[in-house]
Amino acid sequence: MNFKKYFILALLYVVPAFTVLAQNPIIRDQFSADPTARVMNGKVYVFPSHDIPAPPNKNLRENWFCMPDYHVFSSEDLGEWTDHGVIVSQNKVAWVDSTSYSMWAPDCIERNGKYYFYFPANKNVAGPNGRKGFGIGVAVADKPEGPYVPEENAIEGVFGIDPNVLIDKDGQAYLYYSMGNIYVAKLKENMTELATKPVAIANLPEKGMKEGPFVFERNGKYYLTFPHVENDTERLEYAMGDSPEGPFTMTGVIMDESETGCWTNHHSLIEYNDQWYLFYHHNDYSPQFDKNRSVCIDSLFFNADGTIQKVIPTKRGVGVTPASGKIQLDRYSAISENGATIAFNDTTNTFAGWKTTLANKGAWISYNTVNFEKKNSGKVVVNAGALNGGKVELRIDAVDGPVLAEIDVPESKEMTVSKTKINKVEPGIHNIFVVAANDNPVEIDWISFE
Ligand code: FUB
Repeated sequence: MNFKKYFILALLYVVPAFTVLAQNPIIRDQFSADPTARVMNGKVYVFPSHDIPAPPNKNLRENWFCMPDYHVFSSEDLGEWTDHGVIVSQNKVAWVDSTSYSMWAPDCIERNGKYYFYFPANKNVAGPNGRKGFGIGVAVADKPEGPYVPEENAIEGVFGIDPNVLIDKDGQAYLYYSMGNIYVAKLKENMTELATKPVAIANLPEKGMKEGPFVFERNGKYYLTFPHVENDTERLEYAMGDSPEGPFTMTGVIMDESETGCWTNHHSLIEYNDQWYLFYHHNDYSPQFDKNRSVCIDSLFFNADGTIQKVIPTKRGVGVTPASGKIQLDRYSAISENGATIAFNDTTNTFAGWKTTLANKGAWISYNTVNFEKKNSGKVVVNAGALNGGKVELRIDAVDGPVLAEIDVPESKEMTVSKTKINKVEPGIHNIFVVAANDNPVEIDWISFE
């Protein structure tokens, strides 16, 4: 059997377990930020924070974060995410200032069948040092989706944000958090009290904001990953060490600064079904205001020496998309340099998603890893519009690959759904290319295969 055949068969074998439709952002009906992803009970849970546009008349700092509560989301395939609703809210935690909308980046970890959710927020009373500031609290549940019961008080001795917890191989739990520096302290077995005094981790960059630590262990190495402002905005960096408390050595950059200027980034890494993923955020649904962010996922790879390859953010996200699903071309894998652009469907409601415009002959867009389950010579369904009527070619596997269909887009101001017969497609994974066949601009929302 030649390699190509073997590869296609191998993909076919793997696909049923990974029927994934994960495009970025992954949460499409609300803002979500600071994602901590955890593998729990064979699924992936994401514990993000929740940005909202600031409600009026609340005396809130202008153009700042406004974060009232936390939801938890879960998925088996990283494509379909279930929102389990609000798990902790500023109105229901005794120590939190319920007018502060300051429920920043959280974490959650399982120990002995209990789920410990760590979250920062502004305190409603000053501590022994006279400071109100940020505390970090814990809420405990029997299941990842809750219900969570918040502890009466924030963790004593902690003044900071962005908690992260690592349970080491010997069972010792460590709390990391940031406040200028990144700090580490041992937690007691009960997970709600410090066992040691927090210590600032040494050898990290001194200039530029550091926050959002996320620590994990892989092959005996400890990775301290965190957003850091090396230049003007945050990028994701990491340091490596041989123990949870360091010493750590600065090693590299996981993700560069956002090209479109989202000031923050905040992340987590997991290994799930033998693949590593980076969860991070970007202000896709709110390009004008970068404090309304959205969670994204991309695949992450290690080098043989344990260092991390830089992740280039994509719109396509991860995994396999079923051909019968709605393929949002605007979440593309590649796009031609000329004539292809992406815009919101409705600028007054960005959650309505995006559309692709192909403005001239030869402009193209591609979307990879589409799974055709069985030999298919059915129809392609296209939601598209063209003021003067348009024509696109649907090609597979390359921009000049075999033509699956020539699609006439009816003359229409609005998007309309039309169906066109396609040539035979071999079952398996294919990359889809849509190429403008003439100079009449065409707008496409999605395509799907019957
Ligand atoms: O989401 C509020 C703050 O912005 C987080 O706590 C930081 O890590 C940054 O993402």
